[in-house]
Amino acid sequence: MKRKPNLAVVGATGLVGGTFLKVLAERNFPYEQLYLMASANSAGSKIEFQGREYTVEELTEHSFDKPVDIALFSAGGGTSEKFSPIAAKKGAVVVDNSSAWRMDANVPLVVPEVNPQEIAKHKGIIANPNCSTIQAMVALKPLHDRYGIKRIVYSTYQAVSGTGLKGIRDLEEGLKGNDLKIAYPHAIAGNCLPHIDVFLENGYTKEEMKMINETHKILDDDRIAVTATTVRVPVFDSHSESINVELEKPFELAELRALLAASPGLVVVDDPAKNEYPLARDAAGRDEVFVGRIRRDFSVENGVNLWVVADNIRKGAATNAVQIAEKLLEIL
Ligand code: 3JN
Repeated sequence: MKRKPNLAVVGATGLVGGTFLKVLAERNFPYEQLYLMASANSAGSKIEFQGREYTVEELTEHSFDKPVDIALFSAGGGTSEKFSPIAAKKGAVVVDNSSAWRMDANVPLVVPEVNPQEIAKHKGIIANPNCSTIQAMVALKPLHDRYGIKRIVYSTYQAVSGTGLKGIRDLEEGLKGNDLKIAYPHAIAGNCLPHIDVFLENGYTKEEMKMINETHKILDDDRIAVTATTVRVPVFDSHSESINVELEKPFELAELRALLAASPGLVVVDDPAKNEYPLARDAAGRDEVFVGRIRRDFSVENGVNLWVVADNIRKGAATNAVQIAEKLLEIL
């Protein structure tokens, strides 16, 4: 794009919305006009950004009557379902962080390190995957390209920030002995809850099915067998994942490790002799995905285990969306 784009951040007062702004500033994302939008509840609040004070405006059917080139949405599925098509019709390209459009065949589902070629196929809406899926894809794509992935078993250990400010409050208060249970049906302090998002008829949670379905779409391969158990743990920031993978082809562990170390967006932290492996607190505030505990699964042919950690609000949401927007600038 020759001129600087006009940007809108929808859901600007939320946890991810605020991180959109932080990441845009850090990466010196160019813009001419910036519009901050939110629901009627938060409209009118002031946000200071890059030396200017912005008043958050209410998101309405007319919000996109003014020229907006790129709209970063993190305002929930219902809001996105209603307003993304309006924004797109008026000429904006929406990068949406909710699950509303992810499995729509007309909507690219993008992790820039993995399938950037999909961005150019957009029809006005691009979906940001679920946070747990994003970090897994950054680690698994190089393995799928080189060895072919036959089966994946995901087990996640997800931070309370994934539930937003309520989740953070539940853990903060719970650690003081006051179990609020405003975000979860049980106390989160001292517990691991095998329950993220709602339960479905097949016995899985929606979060688990998001991981399964989005993996197929992003790797563009429905033949991969995938199962998942997603767990909320008493950690503030960063999701951790145990990923067990069965590959099609045999591999040398040293070669596989070197392949991961050379992959974009991925950092290998794997020195058990020094007690070094990826940790949630180390990943917090970072944009990379960290992988360690890389070891052979001796129980199957061509099996490997990985421990994958990333900041769920940054790479799992805001950073990934801004990286998509950066690629959009190249083609707009
Ligand atoms: O719980 C987490 O760690 C991630 C939560 C993601 C989430 C929460 C509420 C609604 C999503 C998502 O991104 O899939 C949604 C949704 O848009 O469905």
